[in-house]
Amino acid sequence: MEYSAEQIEVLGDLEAVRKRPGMYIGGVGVRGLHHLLWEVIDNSVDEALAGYCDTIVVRLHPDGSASVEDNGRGIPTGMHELGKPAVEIVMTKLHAGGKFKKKAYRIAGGLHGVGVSVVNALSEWLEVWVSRKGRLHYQKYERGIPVSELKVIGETEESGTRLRFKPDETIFEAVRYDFDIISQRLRELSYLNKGIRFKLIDERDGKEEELFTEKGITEYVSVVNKNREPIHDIIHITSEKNGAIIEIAIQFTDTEFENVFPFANNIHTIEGGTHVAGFRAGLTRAINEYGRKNLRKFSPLSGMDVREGLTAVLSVKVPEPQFEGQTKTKLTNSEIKTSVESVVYSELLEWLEEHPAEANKIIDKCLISRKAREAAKRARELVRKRGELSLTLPGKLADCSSRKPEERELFIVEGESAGGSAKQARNREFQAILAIRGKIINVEKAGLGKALKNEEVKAIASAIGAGIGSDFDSDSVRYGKIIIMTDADVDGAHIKTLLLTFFYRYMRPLIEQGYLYIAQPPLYRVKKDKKTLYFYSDRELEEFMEKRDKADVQRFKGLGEMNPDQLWDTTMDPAKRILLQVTIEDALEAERLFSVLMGEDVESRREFIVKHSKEAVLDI
Ligand code: 0RA
Repeated sequence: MEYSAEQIEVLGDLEAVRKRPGMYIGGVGVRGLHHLLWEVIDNSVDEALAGYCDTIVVRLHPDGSASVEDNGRGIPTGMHELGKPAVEIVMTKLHAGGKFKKKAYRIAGGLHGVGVSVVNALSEWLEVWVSRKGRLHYQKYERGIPVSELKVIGETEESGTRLRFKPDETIFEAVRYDFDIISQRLRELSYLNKGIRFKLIDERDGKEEELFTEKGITEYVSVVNKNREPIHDIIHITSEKNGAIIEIAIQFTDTEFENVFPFANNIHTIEGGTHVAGFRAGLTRAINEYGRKNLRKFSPLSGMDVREGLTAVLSVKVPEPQFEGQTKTKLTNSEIKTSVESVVYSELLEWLEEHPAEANKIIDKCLISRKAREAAKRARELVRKRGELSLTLPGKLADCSSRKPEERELFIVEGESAGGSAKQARNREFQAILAIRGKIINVEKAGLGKALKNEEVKAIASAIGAGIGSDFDSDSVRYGKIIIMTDADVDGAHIKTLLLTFFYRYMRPLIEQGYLYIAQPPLYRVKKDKKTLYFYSDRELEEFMEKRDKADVQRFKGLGEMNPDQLWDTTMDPAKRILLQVTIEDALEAERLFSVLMGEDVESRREFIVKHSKEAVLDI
């Protein structure tokens, strides 16, 4: 068979993608696997945002494949100038997508906008059905190469696109799609793109879910504020400026925390960026302008004063998003800052002027925040009062003997029995154990006043010895590492989330400066030929067992089940253990997953936490 220049290029592209999948989809683990699906879903979301489709159905099939179906116009099937149907070009040419877009940009893309040809290249097989102009078309590919021509296989009265693909097992380490990860992403997409109906059908076990919101990001904000006390109705701003779509929902509450969730092209921009900078500037300017115009004796508020108690979702859609940063989640397009700032300034100022009663409440809240901040600062200047918390070490702390903070480690362990094992297992020279009981208070809901009355919070803060909240001083931290060690089960994961939220809210520098870690206890112990092996994930165990016929497998349910030697060997010994360093993003995401994306269903929430805690292990 002879190849045309065109075909040779396609084959070259395919080979490039299959050789370095990580360059296109970030990796070949759980994340990369789901990336394929995000890419396909993004295409349908774009069609919906263009106004041609309102329903997207995602199916997980028993054979390991996934499919995405939309009721849009259908990918064009006519002959392209290259002598092939347009749909085949879309499916096989790298970055061919753009050519067919009438609009200058694809909205959903951005981070995952690598094109569906990448999904095709990384699939054992991929099938596409296009319903268009009364006819149903079909084509199949294997590892990116067409195995049939595009054929008309029937008539239809509908229009739309359906894509089904099976990720290539020779490329991906993980090949099982996770219902909860997908449901969570669809929930997020439904908040960010109101009016699109997402259905998720798991044909492996019959589970189904529908994700749809009528009010979009406004609903997102009301979910975040579910247990807080808002001081006014949600403010909703939407505008189109210089080709960008800007949408913002804002609500102030009487809590002390700021909760701003920024998105760019449907991607959660954890690292912030120009849209966030514009938002902050516009917000501060609008409130100060309102204060200056309407209050006697008003001196301008700082951004911090303004943002206390703020809950907001900021969603921008820009033509050519540029992302930078460690996790590629920082938006850097400079023009968007000015656009967001001017929209927020003018729309918010107008809203404040139309709602004077609410406006006064918001200004009062800002003034109180400023007063509290100034009072705290004065107090700090008078005495570096960390007194009450650090004078006495808590009774349940088994401290270590080393005096060098940099080599000292604090293990925060859940439960008496695990605490007991850890105390026996540790090296008392440099490892301290603090056993906390039951669940630590949820500080997101309680606030500092109540949190400080909580015994567990007090014990943690005293042991660390560096104060709490605005008083926190990382120079005084008594340990070089603070390690959260919880059971590898649902409750353990829950406690981990609560602790992360606590540290994020009251000792953020601890995370920023890299003090905080999560211990990784093994999930399984296997005895084989008089050797003892430990496994930290289901996958590791499966891989090991595939090569062997029989072995004695023991599942660790809790830290308390291990004897001290085992605990030392697997989890605490600095020479062998695995520690995950906690980042600000981890802490933020833990909270967001918990409070927003998991929905109301407590059962599935429990299941999710179990799965998610395995994820952390898989992602190492
Ligand atoms: C380009 C042009 C047209 C539709 C699409 C792309 C399209 C792509 C995907 C991918 C998944 N679902 C999709 N739905 C539509 C239509 C051009 C026209 O009909 O004039």
